[in-house]
Amino acid sequence: MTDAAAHGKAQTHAHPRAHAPARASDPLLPPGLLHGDRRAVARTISCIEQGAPEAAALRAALAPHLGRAHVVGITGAPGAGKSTLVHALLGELLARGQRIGVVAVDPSSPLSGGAVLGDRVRMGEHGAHADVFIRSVASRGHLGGLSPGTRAIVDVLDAAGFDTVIVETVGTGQSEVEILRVADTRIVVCPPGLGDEVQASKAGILEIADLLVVSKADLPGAEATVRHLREMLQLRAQPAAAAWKVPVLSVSAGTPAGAAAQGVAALAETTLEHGRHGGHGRRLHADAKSAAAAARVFRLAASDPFISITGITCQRGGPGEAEVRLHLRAEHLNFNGSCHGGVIFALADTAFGLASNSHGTVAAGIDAHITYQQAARAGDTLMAHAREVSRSRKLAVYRVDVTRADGRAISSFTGTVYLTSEHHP
Ligand SMILES: Nc1nc2c(ncn2[C@@H]2O[C@H](COP(=O)(O)OP(=O)(O)O)[C@@H](O)[C@H]2O)c(=O)[nH]1
Ligand SMILES: [Mg+2]
Repeated sequence: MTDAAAHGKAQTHAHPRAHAPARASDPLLPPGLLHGDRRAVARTISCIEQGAPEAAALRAALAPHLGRAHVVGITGAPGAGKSTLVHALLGELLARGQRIGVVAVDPSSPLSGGAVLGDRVRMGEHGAHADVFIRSVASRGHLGGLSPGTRAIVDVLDAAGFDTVIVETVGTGQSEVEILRVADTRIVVCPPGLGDEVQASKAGILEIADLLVVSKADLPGAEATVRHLREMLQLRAQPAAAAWKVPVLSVSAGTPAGAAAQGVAALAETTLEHGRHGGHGRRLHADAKSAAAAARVFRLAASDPFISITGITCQRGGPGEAEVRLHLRAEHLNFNGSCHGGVIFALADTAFGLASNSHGTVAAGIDAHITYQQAARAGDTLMAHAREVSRSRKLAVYRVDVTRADGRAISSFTGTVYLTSEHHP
């Protein structure tokens, strides 16, 4: 870290940005980027998003300038109140003199643009503030709620010297664990109301929350939701020595009817406190861990005799995640001319096995269920994507979606493993 960067970090909490710290320039990056020049930032992001030829070089050049910003992930179901909360947080952080970058990941088609505009409007007057930079990205159907480019955009904003970078992402369930790799502090937003049980257990959302926020605290049922989440947290197996106790905060970010906001300052304080506690750049460690898991998945796939005889190929791996693919040929068909269910099972089970063994210890399958939605035929390419739904000390649950290359659902699979303490060689 340069002196300038270290200086900048100290400023975040003491004298927030009397002057943006003068940071060294880097000949590999566009001029002005490290100083937060808006046009340089916008151009760099576009270049990376569009996969321009120089994108990979740019991403690599960003690496030495990362880890200064405090990256805050805000996740929750659509309509949970995330954008409204981001707007309220912007007000609090601006009042502390911070420069803030916002990345809003929207699941809608990049063509519709409607929801993206809606987010800008909802973030209201702060969106136009000179110290705020908002970028909306479409998630392009990527189920994790985070598009592959999200991390790169966060990196650009981090390198550009924003004090806080907020990532708003729709919680679509299963692979929310991805937010680990993007954010230092993860806030999960739960609105009050029915289905708390479902919400809380879904996708191990409690496992990934550093802060739980019950939004719309002005609505009936908010207190019950707070109580419920606290109970859930108590039931959860937490390492006894866990230094950070996940707080449950209730926040009303201002009602459509114009009632005053409540709990926003406390949320901002707790968020900053977690940033000091966990350390900025925590996401970068998670990223290194993730690269190690990816390498492990590929190594395991390469050493699996069954995978090599079936023609299954490994496409992707990560912590608790794996994707495999198979091109269907005549020998995969049954007497009716469609793909044999056993082949689909084998493909899903392969992804399940790789994902569950991605953490470095041996996981043994103890249960699996499969449903078939649609027949597949010779010539189709099937992909199986396994993601960790939940993991405790001894058991982990995975969901595998089998789809055709065009995205059509073929089958879904759920499997449970017993986690041994034995390490992979
Ligand atoms: N009553 C109440 N409504 C809220 C509050 N925060 C957000 N909303 C409303 O909830 C709806 C969804 O909010 P939005 O921020 O767009 O949710 P997002 O989809 O999670 O980003 C909007 O109609 C908001 O006006 C709140 O604190 N109280
Ligand atoms: Mg939103």
